[in-house]
Amino acid sequence: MSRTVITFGTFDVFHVGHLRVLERAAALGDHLVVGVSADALNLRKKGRTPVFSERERIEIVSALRVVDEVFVEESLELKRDYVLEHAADVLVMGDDWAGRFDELSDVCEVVYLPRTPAISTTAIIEHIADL
Ligand code: C2G
Repeated sequence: MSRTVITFGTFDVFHVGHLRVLERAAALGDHLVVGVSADALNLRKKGRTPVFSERERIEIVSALRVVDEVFVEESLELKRDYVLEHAADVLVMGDDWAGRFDELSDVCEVVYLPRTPAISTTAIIEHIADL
């Protein structure tokens, strides 16, 4: 039987840490669905809009070989609905979110993958700003 994996993220200023988590998520199943966070969600939760717009971030993530389906994540609180809507068997998140979605383990397997060390969108933005 085919196994659907779902994951979420902003994927702003797309980097190799993003690529690796998506590759490792894809390897856990047959079909990878990615929720890309809305600009409005970022503004609400992080107090700033991403460098790349929602449309651009979706375009980049959709073009990846390991990604089968992309949708807009409108709210962090809708994880359960997204998991059920996409009939996901596994929810994958980086371990910066460890423990945060354990309550969904009644509807899917919940897996936290180790983050790629020493790379982040914030570090890239700061590096460029310092040039
Ligand atoms: N990531 C990683 N290694 C890094 C940086 C990021 O493995 N060095 C992973 C994160 O753990 C996450 C994914 O890449 O699983 C996307 O990261 P972000 O774009 O920072 O996503 P975030 O804003 O944390 O997601 O429901 C979650 C929201 O969509 C927010």
